[in-house]
Amino acid sequence: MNNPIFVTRPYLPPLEEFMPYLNKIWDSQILTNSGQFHQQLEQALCEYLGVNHIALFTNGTIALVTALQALRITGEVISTPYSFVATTHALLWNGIKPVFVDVDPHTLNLDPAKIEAAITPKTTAILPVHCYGYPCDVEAIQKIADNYNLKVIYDAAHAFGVKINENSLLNYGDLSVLSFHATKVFNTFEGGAIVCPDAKTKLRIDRLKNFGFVDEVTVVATGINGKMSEFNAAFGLLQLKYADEALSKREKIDTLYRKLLQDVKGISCLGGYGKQSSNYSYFPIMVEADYPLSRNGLYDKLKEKNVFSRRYFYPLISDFPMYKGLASANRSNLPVATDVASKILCLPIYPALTQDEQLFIVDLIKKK
Ligand code: T4K
Repeated sequence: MNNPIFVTRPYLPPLEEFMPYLNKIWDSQILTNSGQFHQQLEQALCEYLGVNHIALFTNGTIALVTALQALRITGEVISTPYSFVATTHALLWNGIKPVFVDVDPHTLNLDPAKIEAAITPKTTAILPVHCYGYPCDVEAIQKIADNYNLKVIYDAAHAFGVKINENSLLNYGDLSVLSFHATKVFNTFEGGAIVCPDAKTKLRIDRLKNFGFVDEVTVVATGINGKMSEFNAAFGLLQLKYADEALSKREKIDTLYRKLLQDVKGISCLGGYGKQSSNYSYFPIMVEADYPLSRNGLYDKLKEKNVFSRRYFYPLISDFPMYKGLASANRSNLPVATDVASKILCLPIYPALTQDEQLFIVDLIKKK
């Protein structure tokens, strides 16, 4: 293979199909601040995802920061060390202390059995992540939240379109936050959103993402500029037309990887939950001790052949300098996450990945 194979590639609809949207932007001269495409995309996403309200954002990180503000979260928040660093950064941006709890060895999501022991009088919320789009144990987490009067904000950056029991995964918890970054299954170049259940919360979120303005002369909160532009929203509308097609291409790739890798000693595939609870956004494998190479060895071997897999998520967030001093960041508190972070490798998966490219990747993994 001559061309590099990246861990992901964005799904780009034909360029000429974007031109009519751009013409409309040029005609209206409204480039941002809740224009026509912004409103249309919010509506279209509510319908596509099966949720009540969506507030679009400039990216997932600002959406996370704002979600915490919308629910006035303070004190301590329980979260996972096994995620992209933005999850925990959103807490620090709000002056909140993160409390890391270990993950479940199968889903790699926050382990509900370990949450209660981390709750203190200062705990106000739980911030779990649906890692790789695989659902958290939402029922168990909600039970704990109800017992201790805690809010639940899901970092659902990976979970676009995922359902459980025919219901959108995004309807669980108090709020869910999506990322529409270029590397995600559904992208708006940069972008993100907060999913919320009621109009009152949506209004508060809309104000917070617009500096806290209520009207031309009234500011009620220390809001930020988190608004998605018309360009991004228009691209989202176009991309949404191809969302199902992109998903089914990903599903085929996922199925083939599982088939080809099932007998490879020392390699285990995660997930495999099927259409009901996966969007095939990532293809994580574990490189176990009985594989001839270490995880990093396999990562390097693939890289030498121009296959750019990624170690999502290594290092653990709790190992980064701004977090490692926390008592909960101690590796002895996080044995599962520590182990998994040393074994994980995400293989390339995206709609345009060809069967030949997949065979090439698997062949490299199999070859001694
Ligand atoms: N919470 C979670 C759980 C998250 O995973 C993320 C983001 C967030 C919150 C925050 O959401 P945002 O604020 O980003 O909306 C990427 C993304 O930047 C990040 O969005 C994502 N998670 C994270 C898991 O991955 P990198 O540093 O790995 O991206 P990069 O630039 O190395 O891209 C990976 C590969 O994708 C490249 O090798 C080639 C390909 N690619 C990338 C871009 C940007 C393209 O083909 N085209 C592109 O435009 O962080």
